[in-house]
Amino acid sequence: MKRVTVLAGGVGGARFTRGLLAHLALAAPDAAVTVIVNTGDDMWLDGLRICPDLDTVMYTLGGGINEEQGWGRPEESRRASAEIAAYGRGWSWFTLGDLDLATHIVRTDLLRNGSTLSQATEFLCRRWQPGVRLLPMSDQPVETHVCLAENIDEHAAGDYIHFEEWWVRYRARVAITGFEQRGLADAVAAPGVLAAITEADLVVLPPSNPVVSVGTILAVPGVREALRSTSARVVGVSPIIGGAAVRGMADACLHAIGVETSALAVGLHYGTRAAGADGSGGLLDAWLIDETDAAALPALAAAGIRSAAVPLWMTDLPATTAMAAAVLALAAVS
Ligand code: FO1
Repeated sequence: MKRVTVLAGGVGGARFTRGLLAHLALAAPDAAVTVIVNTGDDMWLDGLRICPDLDTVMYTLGGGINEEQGWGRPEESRRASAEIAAYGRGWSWFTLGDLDLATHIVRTDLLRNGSTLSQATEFLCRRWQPGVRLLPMSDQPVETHVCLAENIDEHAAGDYIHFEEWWVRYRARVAITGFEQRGLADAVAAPGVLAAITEADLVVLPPSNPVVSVGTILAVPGVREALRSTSARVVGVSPIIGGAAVRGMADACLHAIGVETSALAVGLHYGTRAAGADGSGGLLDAWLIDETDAAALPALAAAGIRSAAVPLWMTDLPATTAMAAAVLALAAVS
């Protein structure tokens, strides 16, 4: 198990990868991990380029994350954002802490001076040393927007708002009719992304949001084809436990694309790579679900997806380390 590649969003993907690194340190010390991160949550705010998922992974693996929140820095203050709000600018409901702002300022400085997002990310990681190669899915901007199904505040049904406004300001509780990934048509996979998939021994779809995080990465041209063609085992981890989204509001996203909120439905949504299956162009060799969803094992097997049911609550590092061990075990036998 030399090369492992993870396709991650924010909190769920970061926490899983922390357990993966802990497991590999004992089970495969010479393994190298690449994390391909969703950039669809990125935005321009206060003149700065904000990359929520890249920062969450970088901070989590680099030891700088606010553990309770799962994003941003610990021991934060909000003096600068309060001043921005005093000018009536910015998003009052989206906290840019003083320490976190430094990351956005340095990244924006690098971008304005000609760095690509990949180069800027590599620069920031020199400080944080996440222990993985951290790659944005693309160096071209891709921003997820949602189409509102109802009027809310200054927005009308049919309007598109940035995913982060729907997610943070409205907690995904406002009905939407769907998603739009702006910039996707002009986006290409960032340097190293496709090779990190085709040359891997194992590719993991961690318990990140299957629609707006993993789904956005899968939408980057060439990524699905790379997953279909890689000689690596492709193993996914269910973000749904017992019919409820573990974190965030993944159920609202799944509902918007007509997928039931269950470990089985998400596994079938990703689909099987097994040749001869319904030709769905699926991605999974194997799918890890929680013990409470063990009743789904026969249906997953019938769909050509080898599965196992283990504890998936990412309560602490031992729990995520055990999850990573279960992924590697499933990869070895599937
Ligand atoms: N999430 C929140 O719920 N409230 C916030 O005010 C907030 C600010 C924020 C600032 C920087 C950043 O990198 C992430 C931030 N997040 C916040 C988390 C963010 O919404 C999520 O990390 C992802 O975008 C969804 O997975």
